[in-house]
Amino acid sequence: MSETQHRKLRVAVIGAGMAGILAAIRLKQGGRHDVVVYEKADRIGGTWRENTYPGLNCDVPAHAYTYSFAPNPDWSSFLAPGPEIQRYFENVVDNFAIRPLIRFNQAITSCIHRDGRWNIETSGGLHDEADIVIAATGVLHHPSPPAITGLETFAGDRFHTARWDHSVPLDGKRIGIIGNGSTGVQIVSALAGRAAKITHIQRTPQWIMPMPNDPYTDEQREAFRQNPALIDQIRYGEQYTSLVRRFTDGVSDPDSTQMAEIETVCRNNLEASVQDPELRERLRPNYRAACKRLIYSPDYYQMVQRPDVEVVVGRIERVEPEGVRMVDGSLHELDILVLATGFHANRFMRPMTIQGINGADLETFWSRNPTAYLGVAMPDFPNLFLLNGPTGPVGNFSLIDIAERQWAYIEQLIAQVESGKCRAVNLKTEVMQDYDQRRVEAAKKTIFGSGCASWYLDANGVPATWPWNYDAFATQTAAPKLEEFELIG
Ligand code: NA7
Repeated sequence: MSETQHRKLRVAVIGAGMAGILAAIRLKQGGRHDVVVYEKADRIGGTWRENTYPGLNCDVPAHAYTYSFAPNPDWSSFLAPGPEIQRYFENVVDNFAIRPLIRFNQAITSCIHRDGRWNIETSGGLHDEADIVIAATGVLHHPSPPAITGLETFAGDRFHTARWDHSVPLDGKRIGIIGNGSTGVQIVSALAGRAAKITHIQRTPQWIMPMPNDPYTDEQREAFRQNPALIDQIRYGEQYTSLVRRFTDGVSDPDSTQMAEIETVCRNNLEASVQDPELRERLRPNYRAACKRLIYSPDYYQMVQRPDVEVVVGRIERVEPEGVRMVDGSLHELDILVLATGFHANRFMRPMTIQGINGADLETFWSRNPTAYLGVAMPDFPNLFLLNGPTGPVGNFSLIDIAERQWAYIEQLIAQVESGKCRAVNLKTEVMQDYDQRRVEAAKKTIFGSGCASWYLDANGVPATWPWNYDAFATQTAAPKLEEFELIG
């Protein structure tokens, strides 16, 4: 559609992280000029702004964790470090000139649908009215501190990984890390050798997928610059795409050969990497690989075999001024206590009052569990779309790719409104219900539902994620089925 054909719509994007930046750029490229992005913080970047812990990197290959329209020949290594990803997003925002669209320090407090438009209030006292709202608020942004007795009595420094206190010196300190998700594992690898001692406290051992992380040489980067097809080979080539396919085929069918393959690689990694049989058994999980989000690490098993790293597996009794007391009575004395205990993964854009039509209220709609059709749309919230919303694919592959697919789907719905065919598109309730029913049934059968606790599970213990494979997601988001939406005139 040409620019002049557009019915002029005001679009409000919530969040200037990876997905919000994507939406803003695409809206601008589509000739839409009435676009505003509300950002709660004073900088863009989302998770890459919030997380600054030592060792932070993305466990998806850098060239795949890149917008399709903004390839980056300069990535320093196969897996990009967090600060470099933050710089990438800053550069993209400037290169595509969307910074002027962003209102910083404006958390949205409410979005209420009134007289055909979304009435928006911000913490900074702004009021806005938009035809379309894009909630690009991210998934893991509310830190989850652990409920451990005595946490506040700890005499040393203590912080959650997403609130890293960079004023605290680390070298030569006794550092305890509670939690061994991707975050805890990356921190142990980064601090081993710097700290006097690392104590890695884990309630549940994790499977580790080996993942080499070689730096790119100057020659390789120059080659990427000269020949972007080399970047495409990494991003779209058979090696990576078949890996993603095999992984999602495996996740959706725990009895598949693909899943057996993943398990074999993880088991061999443990057997071959950890020499001491007692430590090896301590590190051995008692559930299936990929049940929790798989940890990718080039060197975690090597690091925990250092004499200055101790792995403590068990339950914590309490935190005392000196350190962490385990249920077995042992006390691990520490100078610094790092809480790598993850996030409330079910919050999404909450806390935010969102009220649609027909009395719909988001808190009520999500009271059983957060859901959105294809992670994108919800009934009775017309013209409100989510990027990386609940039930979308999360896993060990690129969320940028997922968001781009979702955006292409959303843009086709926006086009319906712009064309003048209707004022709003509203997902039909029965479509949502049917999707949810099928999704929940399928989710219970995925590897995520095979008997472990993780942030993938909802309050009912059902995996909250996309339960089918990658191709199913690509196919279903390729084009909206208009009959699934009520076109409100
Ligand atoms: P995760 O993957 O949610 O990991 C949290 C870790 O914290 C996990 O090992 C938990 O053990 C542990 N935890 C949580 N509460 C406690 C208490 N009370 N006592 C002991 N241990 C506890 O968070 P991450 O930040 O590592 O990763 C989040 C995602 O960010 C990651 O998956 C990537 O997508 C990026 P548990 O396994 O529950 O026994």
